[in-house]
Amino acid sequence: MGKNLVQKIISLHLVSGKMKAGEEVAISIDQTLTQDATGTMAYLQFEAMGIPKVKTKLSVSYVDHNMLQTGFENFDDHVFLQSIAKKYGIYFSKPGNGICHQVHLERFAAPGETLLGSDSHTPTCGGLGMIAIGAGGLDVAIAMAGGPFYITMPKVALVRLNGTLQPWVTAKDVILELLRRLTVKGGVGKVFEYGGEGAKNLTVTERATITNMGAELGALTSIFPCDAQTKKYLRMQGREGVWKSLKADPSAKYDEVIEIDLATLEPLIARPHSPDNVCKVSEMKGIKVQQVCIGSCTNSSYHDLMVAAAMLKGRKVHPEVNLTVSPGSRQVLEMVAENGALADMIAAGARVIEVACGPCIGMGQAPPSGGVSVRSFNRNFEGRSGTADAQVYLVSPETAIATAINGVISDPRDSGAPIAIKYPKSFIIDDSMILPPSEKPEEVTIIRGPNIKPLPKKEPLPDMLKGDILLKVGDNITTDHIMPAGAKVLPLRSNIPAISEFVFEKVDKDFVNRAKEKGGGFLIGGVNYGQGSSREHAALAPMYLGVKAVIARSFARIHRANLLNFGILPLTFENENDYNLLDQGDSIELPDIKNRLTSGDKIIVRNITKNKEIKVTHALTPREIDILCFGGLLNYQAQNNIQSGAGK
Ligand code: MIC
Ligand code: SF4
Repeated sequence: MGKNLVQKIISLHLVSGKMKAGEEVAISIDQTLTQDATGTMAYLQFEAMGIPKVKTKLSVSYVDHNMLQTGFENFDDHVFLQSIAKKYGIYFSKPGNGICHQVHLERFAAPGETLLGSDSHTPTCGGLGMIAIGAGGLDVAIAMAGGPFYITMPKVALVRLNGTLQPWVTAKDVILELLRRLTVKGGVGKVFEYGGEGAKNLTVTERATITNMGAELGALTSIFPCDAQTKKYLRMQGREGVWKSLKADPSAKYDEVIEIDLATLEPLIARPHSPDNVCKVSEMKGIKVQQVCIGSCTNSSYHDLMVAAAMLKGRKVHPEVNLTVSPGSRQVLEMVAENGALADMIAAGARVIEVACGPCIGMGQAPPSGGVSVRSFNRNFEGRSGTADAQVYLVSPETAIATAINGVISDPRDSGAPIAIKYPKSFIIDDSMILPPSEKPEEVTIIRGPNIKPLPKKEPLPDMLKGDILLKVGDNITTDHIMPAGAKVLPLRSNIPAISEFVFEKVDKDFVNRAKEKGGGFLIGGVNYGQGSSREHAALAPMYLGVKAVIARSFARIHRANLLNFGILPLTFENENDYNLLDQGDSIELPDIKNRLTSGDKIIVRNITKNKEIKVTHALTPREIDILCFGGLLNYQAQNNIQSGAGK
């Protein structure tokens, strides 16, 4: 039987398990990437494994998130990361070189290989025919140590793109259309494999916009075939050598087929506060806007900035709008600087800010109180911008610039003749800000500033869990709710005791005090608990505060993995309505929990306050149960000495 693209790549990387949707499989990882905000923990964990050098084909450490240096913390972290990279065989992309996903696509992504990254938008490189997956830092550390990565074998959905996009309609509108149809949980347990005639016309950077934001669908990853477009892109990057033809067999089977007629799409917009709250831009026309931002790993490519510059040329940004532009990489910035496009943007009144994640993660550029911000980014969760009551909309760069010029949300189709971007023969290639590892690692000393605190430890699972429900939340709670980011909190990513003071800060100001007073306890969640980012701090910090289990209606994939990696039980209700029988403040106990997990017996939650008993369940594999019993993945690794050859 013919194979689809996903099956082809996974079968070549299969370490154990059967490639049947829903079964646990382990795959080998060729490449890893980390960024600074998740990287410090990942490397502390890697260090704890005692392995002298990474065992991957390629590992790259990027600095792109914590770029505002308002105190010593962020620079300390950068220096730590640079020294770790030098010592352990990792390439180091210096601050200023670009956003991890954009640079990885440009300089390292390799068709047919696997990439594991400690950032949820790692699937960006699926635009270049990789199986690229986002994970918690600990999983990435294990991959660097040569361990496999465990996934639930996904269902594969073919997204068949037909026809051609109309002028002013873009790749961003394609992924917004999918989000409109499928919602933020529509991709759970799936990989989206793109195909069809329409896919052939999309450039690699357009494809990367789509695979990037596939993360917002909750998908494991998204992938495009490796074809003539891929060859063209790789040639322009001077990397044609890594190209190979990679496509699904004609007789390949899919679990689902989604048809999109590109010709019928219109410019779309995601309204506050969720990437799936999508409607047509034409329906939102006229809303007054204070801020427009171009950038982020979704839309900050050469193409995106050239379009922005062409639209701005000879015009001015509306007097009441602030327009920020943050290029995705130094390559992009250098090219627009050289060809004059940057000057056009500056002349129009754009605030050109650093090559970094910047406003996307609330690292500066917070909108004004109650302000409207229209962004070419991928996430608009409440408060993420740094302003609690800001209204953030997500659009294509084309819609964003039309809006910046007019001062109100605008349909780019009213902007006149469409713009054609000319590409040079080659991109500017200068890898001097990517530092190779040392050839004499024994001479490299790790530099650890005072912001870098050791990892907290977790005890093995006791026979019984007991405590109070510390907080009950609703559906689609994001990791930005659990562990906020932004300029104030992000510098504490290497210091769990300090960062834990901010857990659920925006949901319930008393949460941390309550957790401390009660010596920990339980969390109750709705559907898709923990969607969004891969930050393991959303599990590590609650663990530090004594959270023992989260009982939710369902979990987002990466957060569920992070919970169990740090020994917190991810449990679900056997009967969904039992969600109503557990309330904040209730005292509960899970008797005999360890035995019940290992024997497969039903798990009981006794609500002592309400004198009721309910059943909860889980989808844990025997390996995952073992991990929980040991008190997390690090303990499990240490005890089982799973990494054969570890420390040698
Ligand atoms: C994000 O977009 O939310 C982040 C910041 O890139 C995160 C990682 C983090 O929290 O450090 C992600 O997407 O995984
Ligand atoms: Fe950075 Fe934003 Fe992309 Fe996350 S989504 S990696 S914060 S640009």
